[in-house]
Parts: sequence; C-alpha cells; structure tokens
Amino acid sequence: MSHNLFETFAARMRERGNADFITTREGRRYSYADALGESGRLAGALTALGVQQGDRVAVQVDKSPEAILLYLACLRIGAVYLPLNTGYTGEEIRYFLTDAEPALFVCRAAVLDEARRLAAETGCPAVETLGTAADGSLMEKAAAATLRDDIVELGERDLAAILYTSGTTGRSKGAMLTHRNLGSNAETLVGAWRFSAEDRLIHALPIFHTHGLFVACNVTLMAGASMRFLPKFDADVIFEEMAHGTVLMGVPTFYTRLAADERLTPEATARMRLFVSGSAPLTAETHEAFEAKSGHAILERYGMTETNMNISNPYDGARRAGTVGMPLPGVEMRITDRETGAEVPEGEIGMLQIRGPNVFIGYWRMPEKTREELLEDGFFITGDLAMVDDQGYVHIVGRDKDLVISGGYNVYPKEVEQLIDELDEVQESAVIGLPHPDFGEGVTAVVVRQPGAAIDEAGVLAHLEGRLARYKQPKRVFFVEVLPRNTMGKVQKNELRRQYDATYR
Ligand code: MLC
Ligand code: AMP
Repeated sequence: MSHNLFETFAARMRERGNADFITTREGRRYSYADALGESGRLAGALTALGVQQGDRVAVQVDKSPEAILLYLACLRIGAVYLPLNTGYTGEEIRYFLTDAEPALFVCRAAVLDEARRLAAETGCPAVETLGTAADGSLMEKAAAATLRDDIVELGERDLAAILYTSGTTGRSKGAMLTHRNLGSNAETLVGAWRFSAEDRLIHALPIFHTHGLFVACNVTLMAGASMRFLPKFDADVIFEEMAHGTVLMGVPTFYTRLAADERLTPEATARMRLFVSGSAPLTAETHEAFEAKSGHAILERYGMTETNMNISNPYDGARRAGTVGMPLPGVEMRITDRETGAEVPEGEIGMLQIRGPNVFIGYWRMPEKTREELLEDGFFITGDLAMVDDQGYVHIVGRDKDLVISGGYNVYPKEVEQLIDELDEVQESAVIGLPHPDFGEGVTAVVVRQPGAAIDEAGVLAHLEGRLARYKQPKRVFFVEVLPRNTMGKVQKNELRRQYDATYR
C-alpha cells in the first residue's frame, strides 16, 4: 500500500469534481478537478526541471492558490516541499539553501537576481519564479509541460515536507514530516472538528507554517471543503467574509483584534460554526470577550511544527478559556519531572511530551539534536511546561525553552542576541519577550555597551535591518550597565522580564 498522501487527496478531487477548492476575492477559482489537473501539470514541470523523488523544493513566495498547487505537485511526485517565511532575508535564505540542498528554489520575481546569486553560491541547480496572479516562470513551464497524472508510490517514512524551526542554539532545524504524519493528523482533525464538504474556511494565515499550510489546507482537502484565500489578516475583510464562511483559523492576535472590534456581534458571526485558535496562548480575557460579543466559544488547540496538532478543546463540550483541551485521538501525552524524568501527578507542572503518528521523524541532518528531543520510546520533548487539571484539560503554563512567540511567529532569542553581539560597541545582550497587547509577546533587547561606546537604540536596530526578518527584530532596545545573573553566571531573563514588564502595556 502506498503512503502517498496525495492518493487520499486525489480521491477527494475526483469525488468533488467541479466543486470549489480555492477561491479568491479577485474572482479567481480552482475547483477540485482543476487542482487535480494543475498539480499534474506542475508535477510535469518539476520533472522537466530535474526534480526527482526525495529532492527538496524550496519555496519562498507570496500567498497564492498556485503555491498550494505546487505543494500538491511535490506530494504527487514524492518531492519534499520546503516552504520559507516571506519575511526571511537573503542571509537567512542562504542558510536554508545550504542546509537543505534543494534541487529547485521557487522565489518571487522581485528577488530573482538575489535568488539566482544565492542559488549559485549554494549549489542549487534551478531557480524559478511564482507570482500571485498565476504568473511567473514556473507557471509558464507548467503550461508547456507534459502532464504527469501518476502518483508516486511511497513508504511509511517518506518525507512530504521539511519545515525549519529556529533552534535554541541559534541554528534553525529542519523538521522532517512524513506523508503519514500529515495524513494522520488531517484525518484526526477532520473528525475532531467535524469538517465536511459543506465547510468554507476563511484562510487568512500565511502558508509557510504548520497552521496555515497543514492544519488549514490538509484538513480542507481531506474533507473536500473549500477555502477562501485572503492574502493576510485584515479585520475589514474578515467581517465581510464571515457572511459566507463557516470556519476561521487564526493565531491569538486575530482574535484579540476581532474581539476589540465593535462589529463583532452574534449577527456578524451567525453563519460561522467554528473559530479555531492556536500557535500561541490565547488569553482567557480574549476568549471571554470574544464569546461575550459573538456568542461563539473559540476552540483553542495546541500544536507544533514537529508534531502537527496534539491537544484540542472539544467540539462538543466545554471549550475552556486558558486551556488547550485534551489529547486528540491517537495522540499520547505525558508530563514529566525535568530532573527525574518520572511522570508527575495530576495537577502538577512538568515537561510536556507527545507521541503519536503525527510526530515527525527527526531533524534534517542533525542526528544528535534528534536524539536529544525525540526519545527512544517515541515521545517528543516539546519544551513546553504543562499541567492537567482535575477535569482532564491541559494547561500550557509556560516554556522550558528560551523562545518568544510574537503574533504566532517563533523568535529564538539566541539568533537575535548573536547578531547584536557582533557589534563592536556591544559587550553583550539579552533578548526577551514582554507582554504585548497585539502580538502577545513583543521581542525586546537589553544591551550592555562596551566601555565608552555610545551606540543607541537606532544603531542596534540598523544593524539588524536586512539581516533578520522584521518580525524577529526587537520592538524596543534598552541599555543597562550589567545584565542580572544568577550564581551560575546565567542571565536571569525572568528578572529582566519583571523589570521591563510595562513596556508595551
Ligand atoms: C507583523 N509584524 C510583526 C508581526 N507581524 N511583528 C512582530 N510579530 C509579528 N507576528 C510587524 C510588521 O512588519 C510591521 O512592522 C508591524 O508589525 C505592523 O504590522 P501589521 O500590519 O500590524 O501586521 P499584520 O500584517 O497585521 O500581521 C500580524 C499577524 C501576522 C499576527 C496577522 O503576523 C500573522 O498572520 N501571523 C501568523 C503567524 C503564523 O501563521 N503562525 C503559525 C506558526 S505554526 P513595520 O515596522 O514593518 O511596519 C505553529 C504551530 C501551531 O506555531 O501550533 O500552529
Ligand atoms: P512552532 O515551533 O512554530 O510550531 O511553535 C510551537 C510552539 O507554539 C509550541 O511549542 C508552543 O510553545 C506554542 N503553542 C502552540 N499552540 C499553543 C497554544 N494553544 N497555547 C500555548 N502555546 C502554544
């Protein structure tokens, strides 16, 4: 039996035929039958470009239906889809191309020259462009290509995608996700969240991370539902779309913004059946405000790049504010003591570990990192601190890893600190996340100057511009004489967070 996830999607495409798969507000539309045909043509183009089974296809493009068709084309031929945040700078891209050694890099036309230079430097043999209006050299090649209507046979451990997640050491790790990982999770979520062909998902997330790509698109495909593709979150547009949609998936910032909007009423959301939140903690305050104004209890769930979705509030039953619910069917969870590794009793806080068919198979070319985080018995150490209450609901109470989540994007402090520390005028720095009303956490730098140096906030930020994606750049930079340290010499980030707590409030 082949494990190619596209087999399941293809069955849905044949059944759903002329039904909507993706539509846009500009009036563009792909039916399920179109998706079957176009992904075959793109598969033909990939083959003509030399992409073979197991090859990586790196993709840094603006959101479009065609980018999803490219993802589907990769699945068809067993190529490994490697989506990249559009915010990444050339320097960041260089690392991914070097590490993943893709056979093809698909980029935006506006950065083609830079992409070609980076590809040449890193040994990537082909570069094509993809625009947002079914344009670009890749689409031209697809139009001229011989259609591939086969679906490559794959085994249980064959990769569907590699998604890079930043690492605590500052080096990004490529999480290897198999067809089985993605397929099992999509199937589980369709059941848990009652997706059907009648659903119309309002899709306002980016499509280069787990949430917008796998949770949203794979669940839609698995259910034969449709998606309204929006370029980004825009509250005005969301209110218009809610008159036609049934489901919205978003990061907490979506809901904070919607809950603060006077247009949020039971009437405005009358056609909607489900609001899902994830990727960062949703405050109980936002959960309650949203429900009070709309009558809808947001369904909060918990997931990760490495594991897809693990834990979810119930569809039927209480969706409790400040909790992420119960493990999804087929997903096992344990909460352990950091020192002893033993499971902690109910009600106590410990390290959250996850096992199941959704859990990735390791980090690309990092066997040691894989061994550290993916245990021999199959449990993955999430780095999140959790507690189960007496009703079985899981609370994510904090993080054991040094990570900031800003508007649903992960920022690893080390990566930012390393760049700030490069400056001659800087002795050392500490990057922290502080409570932020819109983004949940705001990236903030605390810097110690070299004796006699005069560098200021603008000077530090100027150094980061062009080197780091904008969402990783600190919103504020503060200067201190010394960083607080514990007796072991470790910077006390808790103390810094306490001191600067009011910065964005
Ligand atoms: C934009 N900016 C951000 C930011 N997004 N800064 C910090 N954090 C962010 N997330 C910057 C912009 O560059 C701009 O700066 C300024 O903030 C204002 O921009 P905006 O117009 O208000 O931002 P907007 O376009 O509305 O974007 C905010 C957002 C977006 C929250 C809607 O960031 C978003 O869609 N986030 C979703 C991330 C996501 O999909 N995560 C899922 C990961 S998967 P300037 O200075 O340039 O003007 C995962 C697993 C799981 O975690 O469980 O799901
Ligand atoms: P990523 O590596 O981008 O996939 O982000 C995964 C991390 O996001 C998790 O390890 C958590 O720290 C966080 N996360 C995701 N969903 C939630 C949630 N509902 N509540 C709290 N944290 C979350």
